[in-house]
Amino acid sequence: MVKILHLSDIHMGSGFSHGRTNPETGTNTRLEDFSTTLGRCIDRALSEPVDLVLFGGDAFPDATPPPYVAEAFASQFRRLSEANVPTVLLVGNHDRYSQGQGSASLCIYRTLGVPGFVVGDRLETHRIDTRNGPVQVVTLPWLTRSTLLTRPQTQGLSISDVNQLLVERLRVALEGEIRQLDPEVPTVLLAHLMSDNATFGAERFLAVSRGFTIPLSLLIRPEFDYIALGHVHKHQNLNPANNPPIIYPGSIERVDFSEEKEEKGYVLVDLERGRADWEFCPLPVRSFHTIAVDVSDCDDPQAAILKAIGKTKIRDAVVRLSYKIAAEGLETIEMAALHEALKEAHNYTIQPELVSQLARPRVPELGIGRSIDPMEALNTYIDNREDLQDLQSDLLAAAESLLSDDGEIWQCPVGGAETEAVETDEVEDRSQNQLRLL
Ligand SMILES: [Mn+2]
Repeated sequence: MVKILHLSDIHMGSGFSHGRTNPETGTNTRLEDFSTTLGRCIDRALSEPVDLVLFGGDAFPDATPPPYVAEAFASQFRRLSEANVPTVLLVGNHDRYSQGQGSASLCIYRTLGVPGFVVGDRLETHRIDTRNGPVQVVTLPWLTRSTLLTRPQTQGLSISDVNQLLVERLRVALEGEIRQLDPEVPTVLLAHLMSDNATFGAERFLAVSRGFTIPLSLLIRPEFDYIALGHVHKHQNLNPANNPPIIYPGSIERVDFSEEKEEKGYVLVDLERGRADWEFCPLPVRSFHTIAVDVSDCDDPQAAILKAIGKTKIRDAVVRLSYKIAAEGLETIEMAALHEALKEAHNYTIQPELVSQLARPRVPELGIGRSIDPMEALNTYIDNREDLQDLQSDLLAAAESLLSDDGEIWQCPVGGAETEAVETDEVEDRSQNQLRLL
């Protein structure tokens, strides 16, 4: 029996905005988190000990990580080489250049001839002799259309036609590998791909318009005893019948808030010909918490926000506080108190969101069924807003000049504009909101 540790989607060097600079080391704390977590995987590989480590791809956010990030990755994997644990590094989509083949960030291990290391940057079968006997590992890196098809072959075809053509090419190529396998030796397919029925995050189907998807039927073959996947960050087994198991271990650390509720870990496999027993091993990674509250109807928005923070385990977590608030509630919020309440978090962001003025009850004179010109509507609106009386003439003049300027189209601010408005002058903010209604 061969013991395997299967991990994937390390993405070392990503998510720095969720960390801070460690004053003692000068490094971003999220890089330290990722290093520590990768270290735990390697610790387990060595303490078991396993006979083989399979990495399912996506080592870094891109193919050219800064040297100190590449070094953090290498210093952990080096421990496997030193302990004579054979290791296969598969090339994921993040490890490739956008053009061409190969991966500078992972192929360097082959170039340097790191003992026991195999880089999977093409469809290929590797026979690996482990302490407990031989294993065949078929590597299938991330495919793009240029890997298997030439431009003239895809000209004029729709995306789904191209996908189908690519799947057919892959079927033939995979068949070629399968026919060369030794039927007596335990076999693993190590692939970085999106399967047609993988789920993602909140159980949404990812199959539609996410590039190439590979049908599960292509992978479920009696020649494979275990299918080790990478790419999807949520751990899952795509074949509950386990004949063979088709496993995404998921990412080892939370890369962003979309993984807030996912458990992170790696997979241990006991492999023999015709049988694979596997176990998901959770990792103690840093928590992410979203605190989302709607205080737009609260008498005391500040107290409601503080209460929501109090209910969350924020110590050492990455926290994002997001609250919906009415314009008149804004001045009641003491930002210093929010910062104080959040200071135990490892890192936090505060995102106030002004609730739309449109959601308010309509001014009766502007009710449904009446058609009036914009200036009249503005006038009526201002008449109903005591706090705007002083600005009436200015607002009307501004509106007049906007309306008369045919050459320009009034555009609503997009994106974080409402967040920014919180810090701008109150009067100006309100006038902008009113004009936006036109
Ligand atoms: Mn990927």
